[in-house]
Amino acid sequence: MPGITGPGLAGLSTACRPGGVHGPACPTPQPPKECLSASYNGELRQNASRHGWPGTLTAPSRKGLFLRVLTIIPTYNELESLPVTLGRLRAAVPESDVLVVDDNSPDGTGQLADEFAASDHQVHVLHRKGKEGLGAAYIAGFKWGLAAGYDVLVEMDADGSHKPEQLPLLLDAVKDGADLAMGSRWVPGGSVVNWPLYRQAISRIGSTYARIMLGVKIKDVTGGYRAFKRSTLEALKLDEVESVGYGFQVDLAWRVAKLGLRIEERPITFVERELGASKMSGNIVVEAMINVTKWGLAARWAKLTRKSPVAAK
Ligand SMILES: Nc1nc2c(ncn2[C@@H]2O[C@H](COP(=O)(O)OP(=O)(O)OP(=O)(O)O)[C@@H](O)[C@H]2O)c(=O)[nH]1
Ligand SMILES: [Mg+2]
Repeated sequence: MPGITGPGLAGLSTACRPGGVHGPACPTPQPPKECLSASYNGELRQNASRHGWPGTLTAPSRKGLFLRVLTIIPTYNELESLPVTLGRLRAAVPESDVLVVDDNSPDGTGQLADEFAASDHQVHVLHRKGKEGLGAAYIAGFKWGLAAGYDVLVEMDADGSHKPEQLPLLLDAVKDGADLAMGSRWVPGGSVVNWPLYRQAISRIGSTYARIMLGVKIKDVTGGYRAFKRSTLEALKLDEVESVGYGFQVDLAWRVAKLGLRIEERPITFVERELGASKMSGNIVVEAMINVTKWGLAARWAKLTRKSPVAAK
């Protein structure tokens, strides 16, 4: 697989370069000096240490957890948020490894992530050449995690919207047999904090529209806090997934549903980001709506033509 480095991934070097990664089996990842950010800000590290970074992995191991878990965090300009999220995640679920997938963030998030990787062998970084959207970043992260042999692969935003402390809910659902566990704002017990009404409306309407068009039962189909069993991702045709934003999340969930796999929703508290800027745009919402409409109509058409005795001849 191009663009991946690190011992444990056969035939690949440990050189640090754009498009490279500190591999999962690397016992003490040591990025060359030139890859470390000159602008690295000690304040950020202090911020992280207030949230448990890096030496306070004192959370008790969750009973019976035997799966290798990789939490994938896509980043684009998350210099302020990433240290906080990493610190909280490592403290809350120390058994999970982390892969930061950075799209060459202009603010140096990728270099900051490298620094964290250098001091914690459970943190890895996948550098991509440029901004290609959340979907492409996750696909790259999934492929990396599958190649590295992880059993469960988690999607988590860097901006604190997905509380790391709630990750055990999703992991427990997978341990209990779910092929895909989804954090849900719109099931009983789920909630949103500090989200303006218009964002709630977009999310609820988008989810309901997708549910009706695609015939899936998932209440929060646009949500992006998820844990996939390895076999689920292996069963998907990841290379065929093209959508970028919310459409990507819907696309993936729908593909899992079509395979007849077990999807479980768990209530989460979704918190509006406090630091950094949103990458959500009108285009992403429009893309999602157009795609969902296309997929829904195509699925209905396929069903109709399959059932038609004329078409069957
Ligand atoms: N690697 C990568 N990460 C991205 C890209 N776009 C967004 N992200 C990351 O994906 C996560 C979600 O993006 P957000 O900007 O929070 O978008 P959102 O959660 O849909 O919208 P908000 O609720 O407004 O924050 C964050 O961690 C972003 O940094 C991208 O093109 N590449
Ligand atoms: Mg967000």
